[in-house]
Amino acid sequence: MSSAPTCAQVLMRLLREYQVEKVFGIPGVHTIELYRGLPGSGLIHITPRHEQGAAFMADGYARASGKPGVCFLITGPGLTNAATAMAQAYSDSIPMLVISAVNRRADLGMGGGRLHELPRQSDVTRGFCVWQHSLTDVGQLPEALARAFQLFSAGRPGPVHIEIPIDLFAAPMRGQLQDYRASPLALPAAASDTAVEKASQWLKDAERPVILLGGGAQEAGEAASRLAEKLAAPVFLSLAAKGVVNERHPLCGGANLSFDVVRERVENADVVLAVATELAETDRNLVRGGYGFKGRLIRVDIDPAQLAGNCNPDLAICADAAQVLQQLDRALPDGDAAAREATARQVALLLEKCRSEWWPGSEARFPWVEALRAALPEDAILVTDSTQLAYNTNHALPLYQPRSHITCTTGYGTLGFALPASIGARLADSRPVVALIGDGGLMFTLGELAAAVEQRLSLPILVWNNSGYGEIRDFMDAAQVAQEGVNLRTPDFVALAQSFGAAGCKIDQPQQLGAAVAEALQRDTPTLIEITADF
Ligand SMILES: Cc1ncc(C[n+]2csc(CCOP(=O)(O)OP(=O)(O)O)c2C)c(N)n1
Ligand SMILES: [Mg+2]
Repeated sequence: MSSAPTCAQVLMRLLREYQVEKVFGIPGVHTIELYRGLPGSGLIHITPRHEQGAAFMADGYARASGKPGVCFLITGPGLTNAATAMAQAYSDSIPMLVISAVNRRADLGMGGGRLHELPRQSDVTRGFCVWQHSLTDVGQLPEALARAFQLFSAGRPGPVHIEIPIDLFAAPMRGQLQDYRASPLALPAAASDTAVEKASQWLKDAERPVILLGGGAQEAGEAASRLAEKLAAPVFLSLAAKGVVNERHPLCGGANLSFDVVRERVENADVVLAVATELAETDRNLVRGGYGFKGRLIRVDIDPAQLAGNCNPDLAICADAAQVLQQLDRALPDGDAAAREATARQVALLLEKCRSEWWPGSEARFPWVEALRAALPEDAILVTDSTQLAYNTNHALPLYQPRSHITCTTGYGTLGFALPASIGARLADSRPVVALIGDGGLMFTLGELAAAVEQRLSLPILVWNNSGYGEIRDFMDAAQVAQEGVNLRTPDFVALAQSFGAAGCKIDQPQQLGAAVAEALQRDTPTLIEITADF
């Protein structure tokens, strides 16, 4: 008997070498040989109830941990079921490795009516992957994985799809299993001295500088706070960066770029330092249009193409966000305390004005936002779906730590994200996780409640129940379009949760939320907390 390891065994071995701990997947006849390598590999397999759930879980796992989420999927329907969640991860630059099967090499592209056959499967994922590779020989596997992990560690992250023909899973590979080791990964790139010198000079000379942080700045929060203090500059966060700088920091203006008063402050700055942000319009809650910067714009991004996206900069620095902010911090002298205090007063005033800019009708939700903030443990991760209460928490609920805000409410905006993403986040981290989702969004991925029960996850799931697609209903009313397709018959959510083996309760007053969340966090099973929202 040959001791040659199989492709599947080498795959598992290398994933462990790259520090992968958990994989999210649903097996099928095509992946039986992949699963032969799994027990004893050290990988923990999590089984969702739909492949969209697998990829959303991988996404939530990646956002909470900073490490790539990994999926194992079958050919054809397994992969296309995950496509929407992969596209959400692509839109938000989340590292995700999708390993899927594909039909035998001899059958590829033939359309022969084979099981699960998608004749040009790789074409489907290319539109939402940062890299896609179809293995044609087992010898390519180590390099394909090395390329994927290099991209995750040193490039702009996103999904990578590697498809493995089913005749290769059990194929022998050279040498011994222990010969297969991870490639050394690139360290994040720093900026050139010239770029740092120029940027620090502009910032030093600025009278009204502003710092903007985007989702790529997750590791840059501390350096950004120090820089803000030195420059007496306010820091504003995109929704993807919420929590990166502690929203208690007196110079932090939160994730409030939707509001005109904040926009004006940013656009009238004499120097804007925009770090790892797309400067995209979706942070503006459907208000079309980008920024009209009046001063100089310095952009920092790991992706050279993004440096020119939406707004052309006056200075473009292609490097890692945390590296550059640390370099600028070292280059700049200590600031003036009086200037810092003056900016802090301006920030407090801006935050006050944001509240008065809220669109009519949403005031009724504020007591719920406040109750939720009080109910969340200091280090909690809040995972939100596209539900009306989340549009308020986006701005009005302060968060205090990086990687504590996981949301699909901007960008690709996929309903059904929050339940599986919260499961992934909970599996990634020992921090408490709370999910917030509408009655409509919940039904998209409800089956994943079974996976959460199976994993014995302590997970409060707040369901904002307004018996319909409330946001769209409001848009129809505003546009004087007769309501159609927006009023839903909802199930008895509490009974439904209990039938899954989860706990359930119903509340209709904000004062009840704190106790409900606290009790849920004590349980070793999820708790569906239905909120009756008749407004
Ligand atoms: C996959 C997908 N389909 C449709 C939409 C359009 N959409 C955005 S919000 C929304 C309503 C969501 O209803 P619910 O989850 O109950 O939240 P509510 O607005 O009622 O608070 C819909 C249908 C979407 N964002 N994603
Ligand atoms: Mg609803």
